[in-house]
Amino acid sequence: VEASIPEPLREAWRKHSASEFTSKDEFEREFVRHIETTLARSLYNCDELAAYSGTALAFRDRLIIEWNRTQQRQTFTDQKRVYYLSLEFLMGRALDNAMLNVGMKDIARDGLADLGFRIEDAISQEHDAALGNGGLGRLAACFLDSMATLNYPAWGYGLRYRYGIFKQEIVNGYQMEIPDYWLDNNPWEFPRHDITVDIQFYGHVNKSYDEDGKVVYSWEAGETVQAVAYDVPIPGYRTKTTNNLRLWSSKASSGEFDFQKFNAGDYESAVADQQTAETISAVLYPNDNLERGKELRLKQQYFWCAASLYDIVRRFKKTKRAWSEFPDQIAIQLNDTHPTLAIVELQRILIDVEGLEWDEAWRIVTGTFGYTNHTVLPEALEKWSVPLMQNLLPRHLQIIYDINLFFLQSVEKRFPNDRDMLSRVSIIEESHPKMVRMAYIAIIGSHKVNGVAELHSDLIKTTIFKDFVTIYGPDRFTNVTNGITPRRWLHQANPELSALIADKLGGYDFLTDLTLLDKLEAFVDDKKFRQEWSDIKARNKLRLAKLIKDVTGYSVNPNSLFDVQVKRIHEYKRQQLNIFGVIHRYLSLKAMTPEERKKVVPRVSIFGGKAAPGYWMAKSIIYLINSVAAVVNKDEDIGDLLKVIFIEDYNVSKAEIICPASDISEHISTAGTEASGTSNMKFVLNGGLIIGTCDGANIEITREIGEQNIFLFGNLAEDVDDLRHRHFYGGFQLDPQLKRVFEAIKEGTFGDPSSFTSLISSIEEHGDYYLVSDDFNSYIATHDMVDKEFQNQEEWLAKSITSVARMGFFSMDRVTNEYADSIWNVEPLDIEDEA
Ligand code: 73E
Repeated sequence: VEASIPEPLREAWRKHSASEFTSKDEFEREFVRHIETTLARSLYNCDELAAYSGTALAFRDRLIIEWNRTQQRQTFTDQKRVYYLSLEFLMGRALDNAMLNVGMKDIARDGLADLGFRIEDAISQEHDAALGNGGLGRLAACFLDSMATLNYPAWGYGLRYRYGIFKQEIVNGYQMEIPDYWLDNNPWEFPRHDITVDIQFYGHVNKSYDEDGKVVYSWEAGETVQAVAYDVPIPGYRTKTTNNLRLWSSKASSGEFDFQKFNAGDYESAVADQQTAETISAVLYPNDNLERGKELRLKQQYFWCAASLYDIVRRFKKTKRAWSEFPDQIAIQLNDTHPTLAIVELQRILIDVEGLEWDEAWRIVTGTFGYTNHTVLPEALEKWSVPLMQNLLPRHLQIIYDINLFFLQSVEKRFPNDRDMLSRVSIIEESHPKMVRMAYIAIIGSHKVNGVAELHSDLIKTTIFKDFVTIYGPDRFTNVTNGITPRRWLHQANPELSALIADKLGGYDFLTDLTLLDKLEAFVDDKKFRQEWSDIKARNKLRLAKLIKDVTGYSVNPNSLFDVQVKRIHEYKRQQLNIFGVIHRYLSLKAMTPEERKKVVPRVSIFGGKAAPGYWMAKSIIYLINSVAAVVNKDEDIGDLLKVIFIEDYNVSKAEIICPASDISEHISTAGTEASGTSNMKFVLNGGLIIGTCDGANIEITREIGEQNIFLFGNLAEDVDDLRHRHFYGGFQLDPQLKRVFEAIKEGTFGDPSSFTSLISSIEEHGDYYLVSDDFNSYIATHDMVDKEFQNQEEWLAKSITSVARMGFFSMDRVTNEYADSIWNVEPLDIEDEA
């Protein structure tokens, strides 16, 4: 029964329907009301955390009103919607973003000041929503922002982890992981205890026949867990559209809470079962670009896919449309292979539950899904063991085998007698145990597969997915180069720069059409503008220097060249190359005369990023950075000429302070390994120059801003295989400058050298897979150029301004429109149109 109020009774509703605060006075009223009633506090015990909560609740009310309207309007018009399935949403803080998006931050600032608070203090009370590891999760968050801003009817689906990515503490130079329990006083989620789905696991498959003698399969569950929906409103910038992010939380199924055990007096074990059910959504796996094949991870994936699909199908069925219209109404985007089971689950629902024929069901499935690949690293490609799948999802494994059978039959027809081809493209890898290759299901079950930058999209077509290009032709594969939202990464993170740009361009339209930045080029020679530009960078550097002082205790000279590398710690991202370069710099400084030192540009090398808890090599890199810092930072010969900083617990809110403050940032992955990278875009958009390899989006950034405005170095992707081969068969020659660095480490300059043997031997003895030695010379030479060019501040400033002016292409809005046109085939829906 629809829970809806009959028309004659709606009058009272309409009269009292909630409305939005629109003035400072109304904001203050809402704030005080929430403090006094929702939070049960008063002006006598309102601290900054309460001030944050009061402000957040006032804005939340606004969002929820818009959210309701948006959802009603989207349901009413019933046009095609997008569902973005991602295991990670790296959202960061919501309040500042909400205030800026609804355009009420100034009102809130003045209101809070009247009530005795500084808005910055309230904002900084908020705990980051850190339901992601790195770029993949942050991309999902940028998608949500753009989809709402561009008025696309779109939902995100994810998991409501009780623990987000761990908090990183550095203790004696080592990374320690602290659980991130983030849900206490989180005002941004709405539990929907009435929206639940029972999810099955384990059990077995029954085969029977219907009246027509047709085979029907049904899956008898061995275990059931309940999914409960939690909704998070996603406001767009300067639009009424407020979309929904639905996160699923697991708990024991109501029927499942074992009354048998309960009545038998086994209360404890009944509660323990409940605990087990809750572990499914308990914790985000902290691995970036690495898959470890853990059963709980597969359970998370199925739990979330099944709940989301049930929800999507339920919504579709309400419209009473024919099944064939499903792909006209619904686009589902798979953020990497993590949600690949959604393909299998939809096929299962259509054939086992809804009774469709296989072929018709499969047409619907492939018409609905799109798959985005984010990595070519072999250790990140998902494979699940067949026995594990057989046990956990027996019916799904059967369907996977059928998908594979029909697929291989079609391949055999087109390429008869090519047995190698069949074994190469089979979904099942014939290893011990056999493995299910999830990327292959994702390709076969989607109508479009995309990479995330040009080089990466070319690489997947010529390497890991080559055979599928032969089979399907090149049209199934496409490129959509990543982007970032200028709302958070310019306007919110760098309000002064945003205001200066708005002043020159006559308003903030560039925040929704980033290509308008190109008008800035006309002001490159404007003296006053240049001065303001460089003053803003100086103030942003001061802001970072303060953060550094707060978290590390080190004072840095804000006039130094700030050189930043912040991202997940990974061998392929080569933080080891950076720290070896720092050691080289230190040794060179030590060898100089005082006269020579006077000519040196002072530098602060700033690192930040988390290592996966089980990634030994990455943890050693962090330890080396901190060990070098401990020696260099207290060396009185060196003073301000070199400082080494590791900022612990790098996250979205710290990135908002770090990105606007760099002079140069490092994006130095081994060519061909970083699919795109997105922090490169954040730094350039904030007026920092970058040093980088010819990899991922660096290449397209270079094309846009011009090669005179970027410091490129190192070997090219096309030469990597050859070089690796030569390391083993041509004899390995260690770069002489790197050799000197290693000698210093081995002499104990940075403490007990045995802590660093594996780092060094991976290069000296085990083939230097990431080409650190091959690129070292070119890296050092390029840093020398950076020093030289930094001394010409006028030139540097021109490069900074010109680069920002040319960054329009990297807006997430361009990305979202490309997905909408070439993959989803959806149109925006303007909520303002509503009567
Ligand atoms: O290059 C980045 C890319 O910019 C890539 O490494 C990252 O995705 C970003 C957004 O497209 C990424 N993360 C993962 N794979 N690629 C990943 C894999 C497994 C688990 C968690 C993250």
